[in-house]
Amino acid sequence: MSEAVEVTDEKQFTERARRFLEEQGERLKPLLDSVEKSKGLLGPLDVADHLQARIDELGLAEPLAHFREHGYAAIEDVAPPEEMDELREAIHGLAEAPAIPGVGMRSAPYLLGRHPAVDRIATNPKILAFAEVSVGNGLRASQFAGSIMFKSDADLPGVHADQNWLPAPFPEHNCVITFCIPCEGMTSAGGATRVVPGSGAKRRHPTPEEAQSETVPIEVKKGGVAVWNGSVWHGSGVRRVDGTRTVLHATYQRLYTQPIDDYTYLLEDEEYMASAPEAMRGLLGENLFFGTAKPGSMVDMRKFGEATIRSKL
Ligand SMILES: O=C(O)CCC(=O)C(=O)O
Ligand SMILES: [Fe+2]
Repeated sequence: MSEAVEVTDEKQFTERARRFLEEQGERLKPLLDSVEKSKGLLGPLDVADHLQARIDELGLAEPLAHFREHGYAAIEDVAPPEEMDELREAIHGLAEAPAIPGVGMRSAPYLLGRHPAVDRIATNPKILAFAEVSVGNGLRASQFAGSIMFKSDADLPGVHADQNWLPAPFPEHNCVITFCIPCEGMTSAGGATRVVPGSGAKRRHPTPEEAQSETVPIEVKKGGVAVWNGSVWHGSGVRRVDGTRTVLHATYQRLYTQPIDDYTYLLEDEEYMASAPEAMRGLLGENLFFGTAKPGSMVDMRKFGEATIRSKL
């Protein structure tokens, strides 16, 4: 009997991938089955079969429903307060420039792989499951940057869509998702991120006039995060009270798009990889086929097969 005959009708969508994956088949079986279930046609913001139970267990159904309708959400109880304190310390320790008088902000760029507290929240199960619904399986780490906001009497800045290097109309399958992780929580007066309700549905950048649109704050208690998709117009708030707003801006991208930060050097660092959270491998693109062809050999077909599966989930 030929291999093709052994493949049942339901397996037709993944037949080629199953062949490329060979011994990797077991590791990826839940994903292969999940693609079969959706017949390779999982719609934008649909939850893939392999992910549904995790979404329910993690209590993400409610924020996900809000995100579906509005393109942004607040997710509560993502990490315990001690983890937020540690993250805050990490960002303050790694912030590069001293506060510039009048600017009201310090930044800590390029943070992945440089502090366990950053890596822990970057691979937080709630954040990863939520991100997967929006930007798909096989998602990549894109940009991890810290910011420290101080009290200011400046005007509110304008709004933008984070998919800034994508042409409009933006794809229906979202490509960029940003989690704003405020270590102290964030209130409107404390400088919470602000969004333009309804803007995400336009799937385009704001015009210069629209960049001054009315906004509403996403308020989040300590331990929670704010999240928005790459189409939602948003901007930073301004802090009107004493103290600081310390935020990790954690951005993830769909498998086929070019991440902002390049963290692939971490994959070469054996000592780092030996103790890095397991989910870091996927975020760094360890099993992606891009760039694997060499003189005399085509791209790595096992990795290619894996991408054909992950990209449909
Ligand atoms: O600082 C903020 O509240 C939002 C900044 C922003 O635009 C982003 O993280 O994408
Ligand atoms: Fe942004």
